[in-house]
Amino acid sequence: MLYVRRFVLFFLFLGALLKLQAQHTGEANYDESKVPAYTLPDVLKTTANLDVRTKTTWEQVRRPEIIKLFEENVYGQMPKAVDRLTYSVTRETASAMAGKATLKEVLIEVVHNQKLVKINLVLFVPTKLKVPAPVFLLINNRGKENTDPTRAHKSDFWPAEMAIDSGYAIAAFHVSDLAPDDTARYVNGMLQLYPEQVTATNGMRAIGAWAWGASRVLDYFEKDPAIDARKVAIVGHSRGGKASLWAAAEDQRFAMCFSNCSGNTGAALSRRRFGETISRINTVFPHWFAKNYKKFNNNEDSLPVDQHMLLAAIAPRPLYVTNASKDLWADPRGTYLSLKTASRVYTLYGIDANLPANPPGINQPISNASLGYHIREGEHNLTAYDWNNFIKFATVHFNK
Ligand code: GTR
Repeated sequence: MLYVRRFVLFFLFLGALLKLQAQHTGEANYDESKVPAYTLPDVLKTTANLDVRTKTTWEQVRRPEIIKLFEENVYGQMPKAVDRLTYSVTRETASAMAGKATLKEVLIEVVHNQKLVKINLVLFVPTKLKVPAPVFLLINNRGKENTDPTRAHKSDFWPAEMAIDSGYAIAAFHVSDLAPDDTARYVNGMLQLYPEQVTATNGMRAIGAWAWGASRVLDYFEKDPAIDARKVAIVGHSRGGKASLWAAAEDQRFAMCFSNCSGNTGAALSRRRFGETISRINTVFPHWFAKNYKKFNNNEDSLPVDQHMLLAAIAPRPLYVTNASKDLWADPRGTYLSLKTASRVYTLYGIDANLPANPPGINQPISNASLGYHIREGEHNLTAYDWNNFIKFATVHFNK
């Protein structure tokens, strides 16, 4: 009997040891059967345990509460005050893309606490449009050549010609203008304007800084008569897709949001611990999220939020998220379930997204409801296929 007990204890011990090791080596789980049982925080129950049954309660109580929880525990504060925002068009070409577009390169300068941050915006506007243009704004987390204003270099990461041909303006800024994507240098951007954020446990870091930058570009759009500032779609891929969600959740002026392969601390549910985990993301990218977020390393169940609540905070605005079939790191199933769970909040607005219980097949986009989704065949990337579906979705929902 004693032997049996020792035997069992030994295996329990071994199991715990292996689990610990997996956590430390960052070994990811890709086995659906090993997803632990979890309970998501109820998006429609306030922290005081009240049921949210109307959009008024959602807007006045639950939504602000959720934004605060994300600020406090995940992305950090979002400073609202700026002393001055000015902009200047540094180059304008009326005959870009063989006359199909006007190119504007805009320098947006934001001053606060006597410190300055410069955001360089590249913007193409369709010439044939006689009304202010709806616009796609990309948070560019890849090389600057992807948004080449001369169009000598063309890239599917930002297919400007495709947008122009479809009657949309398209714009981009680079994340490094706001916060260089580096564990040490991330402070050398907009955080110089808000140094208190760097030391605060609930202070913003790079992802927050990129989202903040998107809002400053939107401030500019509100002043550009060529742009319809009520039709700004924010777009991001991967780490940029985490930022596009946070930007849209925080700033309700964004009319639409696209989050491509955003994965952990983007659209995917953290509690599933499938693919990338909170502990791994905080270890490899300690400069992305608030210090407080590290409390949840290997401790997902104690988070007062999960990512479905971030998506829900975008309601009732149209939201489209994606995955790629070979990008298990970003947990496609967990992304879809997150969207499906967020749809409960859209129902408060009379929007029945009618999302099936299980994710659709590969290359079978869902785009007729306000919550759109596709899983594209292939790798972790932002491609012409993705953009093509973004444009279709925007056309349906901007014209409603
Ligand atoms: C990965 C990271 C992901 C995602 C990706 C990217 O290394 O683990 O969360 O952000 O980078 O941005 O391409």
